[in-house]
Amino acid sequence: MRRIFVVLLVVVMVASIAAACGGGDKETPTPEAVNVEGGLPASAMEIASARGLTPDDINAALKTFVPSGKMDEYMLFLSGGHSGNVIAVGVPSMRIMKNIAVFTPESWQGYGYGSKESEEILDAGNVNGVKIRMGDTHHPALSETGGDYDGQYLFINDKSSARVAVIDLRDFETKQIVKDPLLISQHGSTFVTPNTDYVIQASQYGTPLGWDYAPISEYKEKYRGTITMWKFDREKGRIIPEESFAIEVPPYWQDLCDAGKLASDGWGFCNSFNSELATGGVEEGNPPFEAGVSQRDTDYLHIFNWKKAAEVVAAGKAETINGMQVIRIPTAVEEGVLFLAPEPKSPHGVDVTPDGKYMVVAGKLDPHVTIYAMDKIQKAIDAGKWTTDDFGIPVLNFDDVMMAQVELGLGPLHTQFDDKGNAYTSLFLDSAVARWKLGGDDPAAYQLLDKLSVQYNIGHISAAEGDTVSPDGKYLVALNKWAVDRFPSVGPLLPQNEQLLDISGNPMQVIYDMPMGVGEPHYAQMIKMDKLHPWDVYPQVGWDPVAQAPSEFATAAGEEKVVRDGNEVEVWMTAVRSHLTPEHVQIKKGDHVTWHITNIETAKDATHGFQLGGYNISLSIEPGETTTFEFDAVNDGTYAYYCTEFCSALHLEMMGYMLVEP
Ligand code: CUK
Ligand code: CUA
Repeated sequence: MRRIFVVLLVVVMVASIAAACGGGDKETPTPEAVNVEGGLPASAMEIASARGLTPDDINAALKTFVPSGKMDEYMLFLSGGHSGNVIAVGVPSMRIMKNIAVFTPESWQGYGYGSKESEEILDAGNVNGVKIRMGDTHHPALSETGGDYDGQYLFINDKSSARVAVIDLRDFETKQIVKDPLLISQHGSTFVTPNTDYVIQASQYGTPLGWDYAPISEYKEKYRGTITMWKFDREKGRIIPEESFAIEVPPYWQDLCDAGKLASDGWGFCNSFNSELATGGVEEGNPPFEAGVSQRDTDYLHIFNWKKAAEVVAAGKAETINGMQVIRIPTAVEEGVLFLAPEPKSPHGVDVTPDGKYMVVAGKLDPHVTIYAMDKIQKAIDAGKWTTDDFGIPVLNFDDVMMAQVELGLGPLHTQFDDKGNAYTSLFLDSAVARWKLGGDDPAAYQLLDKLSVQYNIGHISAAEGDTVSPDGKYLVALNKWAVDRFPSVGPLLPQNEQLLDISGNPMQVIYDMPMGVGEPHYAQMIKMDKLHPWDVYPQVGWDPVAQAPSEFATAAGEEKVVRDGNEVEVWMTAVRSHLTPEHVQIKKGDHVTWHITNIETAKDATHGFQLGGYNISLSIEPGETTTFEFDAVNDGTYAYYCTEFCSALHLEMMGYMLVEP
């Protein structure tokens, strides 16, 4: 037995190495790296045998191990769910590269702990004066050019407080948060149009628009959803709220959207799951929400023409609500901006195929995915063939726009694509990934190919560039919730489990399990590493990373100072290995202090951190960066401030005293 196993191991390992290192790839293995002629070293066999590894395990290990100093092939941007952040992960190693602070304060990056720049970004997301310092990130979206990731920006939404953030991938930092002026919360975001002209943000739970109150008995009259098109200015790297607009939609609980591309460029699609207009209230004898929203056999796929909508807004036909331009439902209908199509029972997720010709809606409560065809939709619209819903919106005939349905299994949620004409759909209830064939215009050609079990409760999936016009295939990450039985116990709150799948061959194989010990990742996007070109250091010393321009508060060596004007104290400090200048900052209780620090280093590994205990100040000052914090000296005392990054052998000496005189 043992002998057969070992022989099998050798065969598998040799085959794997040959596949990993040969395979026609441009990389030519060095002879010493791959010397398979005489088989693998006996020590490798011993390790495999001692650890009880199966041939599949060995395959998986060989496919995912990235030796020290070697780089990963892809970067995965995972939403951090209710941790309110984004996590950058290398693929195939699944090593965490960075936790990017977005909606929640993060002390290492000095985000939301005193730095004026980050506090201003976070404060832009406040709601009517209430400071919002939590978040629930769901769908990251990389900026695109021609429907392909371009590696410049990353967008991410916050479900709970309806915000969208812009992350600049030159430094992997959040630059902007915009708050939706119409909704308190939302879900269907972020999705970019093929050239990142707009970032789509659809609502979810219907509410009165403009953060207003209305009794729930007036749900049908006063509650609404929206599809907001945030205008993005690539040059400025900012969303421009004044040039953004929204399309009013019925309170059908819009769920997820996708932008059309190529054949469907100019269009957008959102699924929904409460065409019942259920309003809950089980305590008053009404059906509970989960039953109320699931009564009808169909809900509505929202089909909207955002290019036409932008023209409607430009023609002055929008109304302004709480500062946002809104195309009301009657205008949207009259102008041919908004259409509906029936979709089976409370679906989840709509995903446009790489060629832009088809839209895949996953059934959730229905075991099928339903595929709609853009040219059928266009024909039905041109023919004016529709009925209307209660809000007067055209409802296209299901049979006129549907191309095919494929039965995949229980709980289909989200779909991605590969480079071989296949689609992949997560099956939440089956805890599996289904691979199926796209059939183009031949309904009979759509078919389920195979399924692979994952552990467990899969939500989204993310294939390599799997939602672009040119997916890569190769890898797919299953974003599983609640890692039951997968890892040593860390108490009752379970980590998530991100599983890496090799989808290049037959069958698909799970090749890595990665516990994620922060909030539940929802969606992720995976980009080829060579598309990312982040800076090593800021372009010049005295850089303002929010403006991405030289800072007016830059301080050069020798120009450090403390300036007093009445109760106002302004500190101009520099940081360089291994001192902070000045080393004494003498102030008085009651002063208002504005304190600038410039890291005057240009070396790539010379970040200095700064913490001022007792005043809740934590900063990270990357090489070249200038940052500012402000506080009221409410307490007297003697405070040591110091550098928090172990920057040199004299790092512990990189400190100073703030002396607050009573
Ligand atoms: S949702 Cu979480 S699994 Cu917000 Cu995209 Cu489907
Ligand atoms: Cu700078 Cu430690």
